[in-house]
Amino acid sequence: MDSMTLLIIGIVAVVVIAAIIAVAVGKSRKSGAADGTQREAGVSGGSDAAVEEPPAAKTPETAEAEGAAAAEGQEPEPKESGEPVEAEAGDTSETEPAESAATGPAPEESAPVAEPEPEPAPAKPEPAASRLTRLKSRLANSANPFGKALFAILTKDNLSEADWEDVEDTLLLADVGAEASEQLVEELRKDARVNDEKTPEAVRGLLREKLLDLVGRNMDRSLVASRPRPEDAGPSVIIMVGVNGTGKTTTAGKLARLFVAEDKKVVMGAADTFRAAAADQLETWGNRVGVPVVRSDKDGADPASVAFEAAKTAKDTNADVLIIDTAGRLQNKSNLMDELGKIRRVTEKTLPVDEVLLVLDATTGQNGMTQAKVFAEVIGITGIVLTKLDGSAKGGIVISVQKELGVPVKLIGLGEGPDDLAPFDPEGFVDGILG
Ligand SMILES: Nc1nc2c(ncn2[C@@H]2O[C@H](COP(=O)(O)OP(=O)(O)O)[C@@H](O)[C@H]2O)c(=O)[nH]1
Ligand SMILES: [Mg+2]
Repeated sequence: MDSMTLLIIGIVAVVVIAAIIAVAVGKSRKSGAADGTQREAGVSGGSDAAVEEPPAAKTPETAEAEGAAAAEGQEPEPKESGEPVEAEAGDTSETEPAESAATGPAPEESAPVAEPEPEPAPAKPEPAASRLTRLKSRLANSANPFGKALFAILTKDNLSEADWEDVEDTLLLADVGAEASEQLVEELRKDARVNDEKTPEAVRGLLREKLLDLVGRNMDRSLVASRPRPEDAGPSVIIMVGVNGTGKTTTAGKLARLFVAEDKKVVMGAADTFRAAAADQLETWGNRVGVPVVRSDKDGADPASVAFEAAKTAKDTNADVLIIDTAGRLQNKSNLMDELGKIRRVTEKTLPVDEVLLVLDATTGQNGMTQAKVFAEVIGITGIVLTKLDGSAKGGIVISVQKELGVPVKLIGLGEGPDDLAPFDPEGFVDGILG
């Protein structure tokens, strides 16, 4: 009996040991396995290595799954463009601050979405002429205007090679563009006023002259709507285009005020139907200056139908100017072309479009320029509005953008206030950046 008991105890002991070994082996296999479950991750969470491994092991599977989804997604995406565009549009341009960050300075761009626009609106718009005076001082006060920086280098005694490199760097940093910078440096190096006959006045005069040459003295920068028109010509149509956040809506509002200051009758069309806030923003501008705004109450309405209605209203009410605000969705070139092309065609059923203004944020530099080119290719542009020049050290973009796009800068934005938009004047601009 005793030996039986011992035998039973022995068997139980063997079974228990075997069970322990089995459990231990099972565990070690699981922790080595590729796809750890959440529980396992939790269990092994104490060890950093264990925490890191599961995601790494998951990657191939996830990648495959994503690859498959992406492959399938290829077709649905373009087809759905009508609706999903909105979700995706956010990526490149529309509403979200995250995207704005990709296109330009995030704080400036995200702010507008939340709060439609600047508060104090003088009852009477300021006339264009006195705006230019303010322009000069704002430019001179902006972050180190490059004209001033050039002047500081060129007035030094005995310019060294390093000084000339500084001259070129200053021009490049200001976004004057490589070609124009090189040309300017070459001309300056040869000039007696920098070399033999140097006085601050002579250097200043030389710089002023050279910069004016680059900016262009004799381009026609007038807006078609401000030129003399035959009595029966009907409203002059302006379409505002550009990437989200550059200042299209704000500029449309400011421009309406500029025309009102010229005693013109203005109508605006809110063809940025991507989100209701955009139409609200334009409407607020319109209310302040007594300009009617044609809009849709429906979110995501067809922008072209708003443009069509706006053109009819402008014609029926005998307006002098119609300003159409658009969305800046840059999700892809053909969608953009479809949308802007349609807005233009539909408007032209009622009125010829004689101005397309590309709004460009001066603080975005080369990135902004690349996007500007896409717009210029998609819809012919007749002029450029450079906004945010008040806070930019990149005033040289005036020179490079005209060169790249072949159209003049017609207006510049100098701040967020309702009258902070002025006709571009080369002399005022150059004097401003010379400080
Ligand atoms: N500092 C400054 N801010 C500007 C200027 N023009 C527009 N903004 C601001 O830029 C932001 C985006 O403007 P918005 O008109 O909504 O851009 P949109 O998306 O192109 O219509 C707003 O906060 C504007 O107040 C400007 O010339 N200077
Ligand atoms: Mg807008």
